[in-house]
Amino acid sequence: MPLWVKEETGDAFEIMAENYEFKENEIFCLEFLRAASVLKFLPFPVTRMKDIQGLPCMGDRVRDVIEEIIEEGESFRAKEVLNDERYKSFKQFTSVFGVGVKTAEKWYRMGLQTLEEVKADKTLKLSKMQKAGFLYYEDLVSCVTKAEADAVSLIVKNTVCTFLPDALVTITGGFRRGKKIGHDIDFLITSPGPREDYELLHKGLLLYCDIIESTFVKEQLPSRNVDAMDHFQKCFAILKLYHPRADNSSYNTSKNFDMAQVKDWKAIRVDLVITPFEQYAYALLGWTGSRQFGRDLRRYATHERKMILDNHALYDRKKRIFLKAGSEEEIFAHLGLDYVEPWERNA
Ligand code: DCT
Ligand code: MG
Repeated sequence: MPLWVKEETGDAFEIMAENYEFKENEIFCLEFLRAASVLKFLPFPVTRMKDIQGLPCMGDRVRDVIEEIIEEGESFRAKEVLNDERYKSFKQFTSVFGVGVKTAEKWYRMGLQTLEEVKADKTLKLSKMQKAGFLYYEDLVSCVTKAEADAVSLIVKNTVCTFLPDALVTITGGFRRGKKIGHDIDFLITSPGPREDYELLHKGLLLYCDIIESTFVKEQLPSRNVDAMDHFQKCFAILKLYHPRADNSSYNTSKNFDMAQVKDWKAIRVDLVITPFEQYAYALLGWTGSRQFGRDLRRYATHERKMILDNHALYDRKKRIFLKAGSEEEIFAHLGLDYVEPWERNA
């Protein structure tokens, strides 16, 4: 609804949610995120408080913000957050790859407020991930486009297939949901044959790579925590994507052209997730997101079906069996739900 979104400031609810995230207040954070999804998909504009009567996720804090927007056209609470020093510092700090709320908190407590101050402080011990985050900062904060995602997809597929010829490589995350831009590109990799090596994750094209080994234990029950990390082997990487050059004749003919000064590549954040073949459908459903859609689906499974769903499996607690699925359609069917297309999972 246009009412809720101001181009220059973003969504008031997302700002409120983020501020609570920075304060590690998960309950209030989720309250605003849920409200944002409910309002985003309302088929009518909200112009009076009566319009939100009976809607889910409209707690007092949320209603206060809605009331401000109805009366003033914008939320002064959200504006106050945007001008808050702590929020501004956390926003900058967490924009660096490898910096989460915990690190931001630490830096802020040390009296640091801007990224320049962090960079200038030589006493700080940065992790390998954070060093890469600063090194490629400009590239990484600029969004990944669909065209870049397609180019990276080709590279990843080609590379993976030289090692695992029958591998299945699928783009997940926001791009699978039809988004035109993203902050990273997510891939799922699986292969029906026996697992061989993860050497493919180490080959030349990676500027940075952090491999997390699989912690999956056979027959383990799905996690009940809707925000728990999964146990797949994965690699948080930064890939060097060279810009396509249709015609490079000008590079050759211009004598004064100094190739060394032209940066002809962009650093791109890529998540590679390796899954066993029989868990692929569950991993695909989980990694396609959105995060909120995944949470809602898992909550539905728990409360309405007495089942536990995570990125690995679906467990029926009444029958005490794992439900096998070879496709996302089968998972929705197990849950007694109509299939929801990836592009309809944005809330
Ligand atoms: N996900 C998950 N477990 C994780 C991380 C993510 O199941 N540990 C799921 C939730 C959403 C999806 O994977 C992709 O995550 P993101 O890349 O963070 O989100 P996105 O929807 O792709 O959005 P963005 O454009 O910001 O990348
Ligand atoms: Mg993503």
